Amino acid sequence: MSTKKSPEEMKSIFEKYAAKEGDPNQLSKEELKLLIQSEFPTLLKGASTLDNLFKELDKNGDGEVSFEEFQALIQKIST
Ligand SMILES: [Ca+2]
Ligand SMILES: [Ca+2]
Repeated sequence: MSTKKSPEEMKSIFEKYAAKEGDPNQLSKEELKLLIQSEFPTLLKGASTLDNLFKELDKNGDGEVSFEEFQALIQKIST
């Protein structure tokens, strides 16, 4: 699939968007939205909305997605 990225690429994508506002090591919902819309627009075409995706990724419920939590998205993309 064309959306497949190497771990290094995923890390640099995460860092690029996480640094936009607030904590540079955490993705806010707005940052996640930009990341998905720019890098993986196909992820939002199915049943999953950004809200659902964000809730799914934010496992500890602190309202931000850490790089650790972001791994779940990487898994999703690579399958
Ligand atoms: Ca941030
Ligand atoms: Ca979190």
